[in-house]
Amino acid sequence: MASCCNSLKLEGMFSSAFRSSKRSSNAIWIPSSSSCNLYIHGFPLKNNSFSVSHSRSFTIKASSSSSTAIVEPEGIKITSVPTKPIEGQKTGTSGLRKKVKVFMEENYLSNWIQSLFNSLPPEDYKNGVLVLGGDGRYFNREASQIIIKIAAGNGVGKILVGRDGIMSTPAVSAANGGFIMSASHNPGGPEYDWGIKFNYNSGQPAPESITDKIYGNTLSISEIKMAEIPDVDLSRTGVTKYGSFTVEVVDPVSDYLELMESVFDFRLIKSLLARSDFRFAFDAMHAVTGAYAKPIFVDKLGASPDSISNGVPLEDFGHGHPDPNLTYAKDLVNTMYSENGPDFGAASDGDGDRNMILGKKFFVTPSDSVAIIAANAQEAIPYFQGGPKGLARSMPTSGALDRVAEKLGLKFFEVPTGWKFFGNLMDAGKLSICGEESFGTGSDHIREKDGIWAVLAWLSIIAHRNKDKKPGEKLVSVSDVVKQHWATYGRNFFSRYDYEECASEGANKMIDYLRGLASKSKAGEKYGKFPINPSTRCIGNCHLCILLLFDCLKFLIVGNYVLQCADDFSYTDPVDGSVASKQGVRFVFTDGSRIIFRLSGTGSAGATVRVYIEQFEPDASKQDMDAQVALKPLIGMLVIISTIYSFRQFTNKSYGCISDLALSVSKLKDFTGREKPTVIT
Ligand code: VG1
Ligand code: CO
Repeated sequence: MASCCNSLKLEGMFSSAFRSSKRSSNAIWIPSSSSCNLYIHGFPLKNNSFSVSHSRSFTIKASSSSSTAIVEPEGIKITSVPTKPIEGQKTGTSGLRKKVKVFMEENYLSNWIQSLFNSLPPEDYKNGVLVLGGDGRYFNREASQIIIKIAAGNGVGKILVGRDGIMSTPAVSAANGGFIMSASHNPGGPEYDWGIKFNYNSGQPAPESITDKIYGNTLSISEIKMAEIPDVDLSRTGVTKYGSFTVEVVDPVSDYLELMESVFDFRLIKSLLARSDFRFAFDAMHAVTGAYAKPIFVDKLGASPDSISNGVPLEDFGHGHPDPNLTYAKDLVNTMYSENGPDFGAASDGDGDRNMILGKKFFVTPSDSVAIIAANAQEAIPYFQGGPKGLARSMPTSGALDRVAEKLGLKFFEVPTGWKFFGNLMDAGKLSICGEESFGTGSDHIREKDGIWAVLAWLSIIAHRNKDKKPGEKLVSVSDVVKQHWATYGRNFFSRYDYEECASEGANKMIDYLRGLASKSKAGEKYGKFPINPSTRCIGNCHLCILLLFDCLKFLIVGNYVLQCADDFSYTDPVDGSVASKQGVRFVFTDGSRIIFRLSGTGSAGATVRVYIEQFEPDASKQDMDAQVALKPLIGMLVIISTIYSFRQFTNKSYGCISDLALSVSKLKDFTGREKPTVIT
């Protein structure tokens, strides 16, 4: 890894707005000179019924003996708080996520934050600048104060905090990294999730080499270094100094907005939004982009104020699940599919790094979205006027992007799931545009996926295609753009099935089983017949199997697929040589079809099994089909692959024919009450 020096230091994007303040005595508050209340004035981090007293749960407590003041450098007292290791603080795909109640347990958050400082070279943070953002969810206010005190206790020179603790993941990444208090697309509130992400080196999510170290340190931690400073008022912008330590509360939007203006042609987008024959809708899902939507889309680009829905960030996301997909952004989907609905719709997730793009009665899959942005970037987005350097996608994301890379003669990379794998390629100048099937799209303007960026990219493409259209002339729509793309490149039908909150043990066993199956498979093997092997023994106990068995009945007719390869995906980073293995079991067929199984690394309880299904269709006359219909044969086959071992588990009998299997299914359905995946995208 490249040297980490300066990685937490203030550089780049934010430097214009942040003044270096003069040294002053303890706890002096200096209002910011910029008009920071302009954008999210009155943003309510609600003090509602489920708020808890700051003093009750969130002060650091000594696990065994009482605290000792050890040093008093430059005016602040640092206390060493004894603590004990806590199990299970392992970072997942993107940050540490648990139920909020777990994070609220004694020293849970503090242990992890201290372990993080214990994992970094001191020169990376001593007297440096750290950014602290968050999505406004429940517990962020208390967590901000804990993080600030531990950062000060470890010698960080300055913390920049978004007002009210609000700053999106892309905005924190743009500021070269720091902490983001968010469980992203997971729901929030007292009964739900909390999480923390740490972005390092040039703003990218901390690599596994660091998160593994943090985890190691959580298992041996014995003290937390805590500055004895009062809680900082985060509700107004300005600077507060405690000895040599500074907290600056900043407007979370202005510098991010400036960055967006440098990437896109705002005049072009403005001209589209000004048209009476184009209607725009954005659903902020009561999450962090609520703070960004009005200043960017309404104030800057001229969209109508009522085009923004759920535009106020709330601690529990208004009882919603801030995951922009067809299931959880249902209101927007209904609006877009209604008669006389808007022409363009978009939504973003809890921390603002995901996006969903919709046209009138039309859903753009994220895998298509990144391919279409890449294909149109050079002509529609000034940032890419020299052409993108290279393209990349996560392994389960469909191959639509591969075809664009091939046609444009661009370098192409396939990386494991998780944005952290793109950063090195970007830093090395090999990658400009990338995406994940999980509603993540972005570019090397920052080191995170970026929800607002994706919306602006799509608006730019639509605006560019229509820039010469006179009033009254039919506009090129979102669906026109997508269908033209399919006609040129072919269509990769894609769907993902999520089975949330399965029992972990069974899910792990199922993946182990599939891994074994993949390793035994041989190229040229034919799939497509029901391959019941009566000697197969059940080894698992996973709800997925039950669900798949049920689904199996619906898809008995399977296609004829010839296996090209099957493996458990492993990735060697071409820049630093690091290896990430066991990243998902894939079955790839000779026609380009794929079935992939992996376990989610972002859940807070149990296991979520993700199944990805893809099939390529070059024939334009067949590209209009519904993805669920087009993928039926493959879905049937994945059911079969998954059930080879699993149907025995409840009966311990062999089944030689499908009717026997059917008999067992109804019992299984009775047992779980679940018939379908929790989410299909
Ligand atoms: C999921 C997605 C992955 C994404 C990650 C973080 O991970 O599949 O593509 O990078 O969430 O997104 P998993 O391990 O649950 O499949 V976010 O918006 O929650 O930071
Ligand atoms: Co997110």
